[in-house]
Amino acid sequence: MTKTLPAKISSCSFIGSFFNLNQIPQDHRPQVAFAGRSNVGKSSLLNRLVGSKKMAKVSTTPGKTRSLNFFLVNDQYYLVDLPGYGYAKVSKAMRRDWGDLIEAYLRNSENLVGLVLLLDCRREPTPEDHQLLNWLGAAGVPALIAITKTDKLNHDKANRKVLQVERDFKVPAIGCSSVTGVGKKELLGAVRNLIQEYNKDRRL
Ligand SMILES: Nc1nc2c(ncn2[C@@H]2O[C@H](COP(=O)(O)OP(=O)(O)OP(=O)(O)O)[C@@H](O)[C@H]2O)c(=O)[nH]1
Ligand SMILES: [Mg+2]
Repeated sequence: MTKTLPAKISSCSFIGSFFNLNQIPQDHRPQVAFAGRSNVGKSSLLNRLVGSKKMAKVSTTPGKTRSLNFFLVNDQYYLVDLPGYGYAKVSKAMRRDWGDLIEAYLRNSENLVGLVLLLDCRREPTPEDHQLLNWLGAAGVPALIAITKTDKLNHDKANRKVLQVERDFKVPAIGCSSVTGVGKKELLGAVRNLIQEYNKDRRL
């Protein structure tokens, strides 16, 4: 019998901020990661999803999240806030460290069941965004796209952007705003589906 996950988040706790892969939780709960360029809104969206403004650290300065941040939801699965990529204003060495950490995580995390790639509704996807999606496709890791900051566009423009991204990447996309909460329910439902599919395969 497949265990059904509740739709609502009833509890969320911050487990830790890890700079090294061998420090991350080793239990077998599934993990869904949030990735995207620096400042795209990963930490804000995560806070909106779990209903706490202060769970993940947010800043107006890009480059706020520099480690793998684990949040345990309903004692059942982890949401993982990843460092942003493509931030030009940090040293090459730092950028390499963050990139290496993200890559090591994606390559080695056995419990990663899917990834939410965030794209800013007002920007074009970068080569790194393309690269990440291609890599996930090749590795067989399911992906979703969250189009962020849709409160900055009118409704029609935001919808067009979602459709355009879905067409270009052939991946389901959801328009979101961490300011208004638009897209929260849909994204949570999609995250839940990723986990349920994974649990079904493991016959949990
Ligand atoms: N208007 C608007 N601003 C947003 C939204 N989401 C995030 N922001 C703002 O964008 C900035 C960056 O947000 P973060 O959530 O820290 O972005 P991040 O992707 O985690 O950034 P790094 O940790 O540096 O990779 C902050 O100033 C947020 O307040 C949104 O939905 N709407
Ligand atoms: Mg962040």
